[in-house]
Amino acid sequence: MTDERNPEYLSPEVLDANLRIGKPAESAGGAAAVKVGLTTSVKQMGVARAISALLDVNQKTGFDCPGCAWPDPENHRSVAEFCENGAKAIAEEATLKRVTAEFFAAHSINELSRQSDHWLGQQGRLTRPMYLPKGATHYQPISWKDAFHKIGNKLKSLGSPNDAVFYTSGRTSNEAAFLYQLFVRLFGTNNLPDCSNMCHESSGLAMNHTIGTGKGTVSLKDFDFADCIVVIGQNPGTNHPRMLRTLQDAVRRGCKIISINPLVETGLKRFGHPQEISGFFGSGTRLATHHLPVKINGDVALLKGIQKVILDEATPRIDLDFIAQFTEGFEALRTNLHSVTWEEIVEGSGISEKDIREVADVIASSKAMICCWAMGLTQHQNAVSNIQEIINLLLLGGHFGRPGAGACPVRGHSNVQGDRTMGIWERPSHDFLRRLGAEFHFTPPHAHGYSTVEAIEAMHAGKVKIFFALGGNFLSAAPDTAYTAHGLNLCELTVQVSTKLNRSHLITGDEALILPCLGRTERDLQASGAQFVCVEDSMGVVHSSQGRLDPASTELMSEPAIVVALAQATLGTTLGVDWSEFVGNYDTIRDRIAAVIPGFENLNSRIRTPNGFELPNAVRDSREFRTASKKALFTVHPIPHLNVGPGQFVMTTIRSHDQYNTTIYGLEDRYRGIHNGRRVVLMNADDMAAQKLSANDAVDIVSHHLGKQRRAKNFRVVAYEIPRGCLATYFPEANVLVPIDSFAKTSHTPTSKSIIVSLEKVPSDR
Ligand SMILES: Nc1nc2c(c(=O)[nH]1)N[C@H]1C(S)=C(S)[C@@H](COP(=O)(O)OP(=O)(O)OC[C@H]3O[C@@H](n4cnc5c(=O)[nH]c(N)nc54)[C@H](O)[C@@H]3O)O[C@H]1N2
Ligand SMILES: Nc1nc2c(c(=O)[nH]1)N[C@H]1C(S)=C(S)[C@@H](COP(=O)(O)OP(=O)(O)OC[C@H]3O[C@@H](n4cnc5c(=O)[nH]c(N)nc54)[C@H](O)[C@@H]3O)O[C@H]1N2
Ligand SMILES: [Mo]
Repeated sequence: MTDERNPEYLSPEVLDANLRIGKPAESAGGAAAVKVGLTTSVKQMGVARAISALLDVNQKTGFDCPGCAWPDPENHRSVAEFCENGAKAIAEEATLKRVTAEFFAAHSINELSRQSDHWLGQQGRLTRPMYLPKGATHYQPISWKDAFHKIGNKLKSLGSPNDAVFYTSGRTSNEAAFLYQLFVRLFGTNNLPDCSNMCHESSGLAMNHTIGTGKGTVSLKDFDFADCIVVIGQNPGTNHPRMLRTLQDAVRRGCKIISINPLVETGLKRFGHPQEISGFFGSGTRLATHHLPVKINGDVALLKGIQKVILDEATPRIDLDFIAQFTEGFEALRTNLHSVTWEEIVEGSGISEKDIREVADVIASSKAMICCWAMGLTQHQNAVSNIQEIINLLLLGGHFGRPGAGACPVRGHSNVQGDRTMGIWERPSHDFLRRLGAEFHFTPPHAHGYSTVEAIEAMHAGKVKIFFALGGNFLSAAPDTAYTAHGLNLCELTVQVSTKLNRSHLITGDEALILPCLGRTERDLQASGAQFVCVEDSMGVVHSSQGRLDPASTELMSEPAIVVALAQATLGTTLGVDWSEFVGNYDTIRDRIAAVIPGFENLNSRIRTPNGFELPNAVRDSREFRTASKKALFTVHPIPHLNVGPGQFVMTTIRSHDQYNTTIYGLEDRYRGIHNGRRVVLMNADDMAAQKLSANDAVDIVSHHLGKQRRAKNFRVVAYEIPRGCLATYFPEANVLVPIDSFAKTSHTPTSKSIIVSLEKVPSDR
């Protein structure tokens, strides 16, 4: 498409001209991490702002790092409690560059759509509200008042509240999230899809069903007591770098670390703590004591193999007392594991029986084991089964509700867990709705709303007129980019509350609005003075976050203030909620959170204690499983078989070391040895030979699903240590290949980690 109003949205699909492939790094962290973190900070923020920001991050009175959700240590925070990628996340937000009204006047949306995601992000912070009228080629300035007026009127004109969709990304504070879901439910719908739908949704559902909680069951201090930590389907060196320190401390105590991953990720090989002399200059500490290079989506088979060993011996090495007292379904699991053959396990996992037995022996002798996982498990058709197999493994050893043991889904966005706790969910519990309704004297809608995938399908069915996003980059994060783009084009109005320019601003409904907001690092001044907000980390600790930097522009609004203005423009003073009270002092929001959400009692006083507070967790605190039967459930799952034809591969999509989801910081994936480019496909050398491909060959990647093909053009082949039959490439470039109708059973998470593809060599004359 080339006409001005329908931009070529699928980003430039051009070969990287200066791609350079080196060797993967042997050690993570160290001097290189410090250098990159500091250079990026100074380049984006200047020296003074960089120092001010970096000294304030993750301190007891500072702001929460907008990077990952890994918790802060309680008693031994260092002066610089951040990592290389945290520094990049801060630099991205606190940059001195600005996107102004003149910028939008100078560039049409069509022109902008031809730029890369990296370029878009590098233009700087959004500074004022912008409006794209129907048929216009350029965004133009609009006042806040007029912007809210337009949105409010449009929402009021809808035939049904269900014709609007309200998306959330996981950086939103608890205060903003609570008000937002309240507004949406007062408006009359549960259409609250969020990034979690594409992320840990499978974990939440899997755990809720089996152990009666959707959250992890460990605290950070448990890592001091574990004797075995399994890291499966997660790349902490890049995505949760502060976790490496925790792992390093554990290894030094003699704890075993088992990595299960198709790739040998550098962050799990060795780690040099930048604040230790030996870590800064030396080769670092060895982390993973064992590594199993499982095939993509071979985890169910592998986990079954491990459980089979533990159960198979003459004397099963399991916690019989725990199983008898706290669980049900054990006999069915045992029968199933006895009937599964080693041929099926080895074939399904790609790991030999000997290697599985060796790791199973370590696990069987563990007195306190923690299993950590992330997207490597949650984005497959059988994702819920993957996680329930981990739960089975933990249950066999009684690894719940005892120090040093438990389940640890490592969350992504820094407040994605808190947003769920605040009620951002398209399938809210009846109990939550009852409490919300009682506090605000209304009857919230009970029918489930749309998840991310359902929202996109509903757009195509003409059922969505307004799409509103509180943060994130829906177009690029969602599956099936072309299909999602078309869905957004079918909306009448799309609204993005954002800090930075991204592709979701360019692929719009008939009319579009950009509402620029304050970020975490910035001072939030309201009538009663400077405000702070609160967030919940991956392990259920709630703490405050307060930015101190000068805002990027005087015209930015805070997220809570934006939600209040949206509610006022749409609901007025009807429905009994006085929205105006919430903006001047966020304590008034926290009082309402305390009244509605269990565990948040006396929030305003407890949030002011230096480390915040830990939310209660029935499994961790008292071995209480809140399932229907009050027991933890063993579950039985078949070994999945993907339909991979001849010449086809299973492809996973991963993050480079230089990106935050759809935000591309740069073109360096240092740990994997990939420099100056992103359009690469990692492939086993034997598969390359079989396909008659050489390193650096240009290929198109074609995905195959239910007879339909999707194509992503111009990738370079890179020989890499990855199991045969498997490929890896970067997200979001590959999202055009993820079929909208391929998602995990029950959680609806797109299968971004197992896409069936073939490679087609690009003719030299194209
Ligand atoms: N710097 C930085 N930090 C981030 C993010 C970021 O983009 N940049 N994103 C944030 C977000 S929202 C999230 S959800 C997390 C994501 O954190 P991760 O889940 O660590 O991110 P991915 O790159 O998707 O990595 C998935 C890992 O699983 C492996 N894997 C892929 N397929 C399989 C499989 O079938 N089985 C197994 N066992 N492993 C597999 C991959 O090789 C990779 O090591 O990080 C958060 N933190
Ligand atoms: N193929 C594939 N697709 C995936 C994944 C994958 O592994 N593979 N991972 C999935 C996962 S785990 C996730 S979580 C989603 C991520 O989906 P999203 O959360 O929607 O995407 P992000 O890239 O994190 O959003 C970046 C944008 O957020 C805005 N932003 C940043 N900070 C703030 C803030 O403080 N306030 C506001 N209002 N806006 C802000 C900026 O404008 C920035 O452009 O992507 C999913 N998509
Ligand atoms: Mo995520």
